[in-house]
Amino acid sequence: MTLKIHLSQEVQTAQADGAPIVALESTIITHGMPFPQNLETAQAVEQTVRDAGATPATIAVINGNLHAGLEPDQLEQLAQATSVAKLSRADLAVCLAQGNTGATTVAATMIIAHLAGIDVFATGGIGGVHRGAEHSFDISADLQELAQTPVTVVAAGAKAILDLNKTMEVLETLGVPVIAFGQNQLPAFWSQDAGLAAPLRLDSAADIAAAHRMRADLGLPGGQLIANPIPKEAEISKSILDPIIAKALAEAESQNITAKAVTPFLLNRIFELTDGKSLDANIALVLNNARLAAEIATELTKN
Ligand code: PSU
Ligand code: MN
Repeated sequence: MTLKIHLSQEVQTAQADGAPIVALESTIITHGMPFPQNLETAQAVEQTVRDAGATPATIAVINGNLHAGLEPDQLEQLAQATSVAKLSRADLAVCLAQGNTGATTVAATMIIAHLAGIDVFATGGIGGVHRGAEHSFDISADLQELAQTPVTVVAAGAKAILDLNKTMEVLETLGVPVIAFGQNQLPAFWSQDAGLAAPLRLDSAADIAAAHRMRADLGLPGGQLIANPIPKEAEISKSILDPIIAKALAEAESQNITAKAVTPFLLNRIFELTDGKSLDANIALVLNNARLAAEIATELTKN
C-alpha cells in the first residue's frame, strides 16, 4: 500500500503551478489555544500566508488520512473537536494505522511537510528542553526533528516556559542552525529578547532561502530554525511574565503534569493568569511568522 497525502484544492493547484506553499501545524489549534480563538487564528494565519503570496497547507491526520491543506469545514471540525491526539514522530504511524484523528506537533508537521514536498513551515514556538530536564529528561522531539528533516521552520524562538540555554545547547549539539531574523539577540516567544545572543543572524528572506539551499547542496540532513521576534507592539515584558511562568510551572509540578500534557497545561495556565494577554501575543507572533515564511517560500521558488 502506498501512502497517500490528501491535498486541499488550493495546495493541489499550487503544487501543479510550482507556486510557494507554507506548511502550518495543527497542535497549536487543538492543544495550544482555546476555541474559538484557535479557529479564528488558524483562519487568519492561512489568510496571512495567502496575502503574502503563498498557499497555506495546514497539516493534520483525519480519520487515518494524512492531510496537507485542510478545506474550511475540515479546519472548523478540527478546531472544535475534543480528545484529538497530539502527534509527534513517535505517534504518527499508530494514529494512521488505527484510522484515528490527530493534530501534528512541529516534529510531525515537519515529517509530513517534507513528504508533501513543502520546504517551509510557520508556527508559534517550537518545543524544547523543559526546565528541570536534568531530572525529568523532558526534551521535545521537535529538536531531533530539526536535526533530521530538511524543512525551514519559522518560530518566535522557544517558549519562555522552557530552559532556553539548554534548548540552545541541544540544538547546537544536533547541528541545527538557529538564525535570528533581523537582530543579534535570540527572541523569547512572548518578548523580543531572551537575554541570549543568537548563534546566527540573517536579515532577509532571500538570505534564509539561500542558506536552506546550501544545506541541501552540502548534503546535510535537517532543517533550520528561524527565530523571528514578536512585533514590538505585541510583546509582553519579562517582568510581567516571569512570575506568571513560575506560578504555572509550580502548579504543573504539584499536580504531577508530565509528558505530552506539560506544554498544553502551561500554555493554558499562562493564558488564564495573564487574562488572555498571552494569547493576544501568541496570535500576533504566529501571524508575523506566517508572513516571513511566505516570503521565504516565495524566494525558494526562484532559481
Ligand atoms: N508553541 C505554541 N503552541 C503550541 C505548541 C508550541 O505556541 O501548541 C506545540 C507545538 O505543536 C510543539 C509542541 O511542537 O507544542 C511541543 O510539545 P512538547 O513540548 O510536548 O514536545
Ligand atoms: Mn515533552
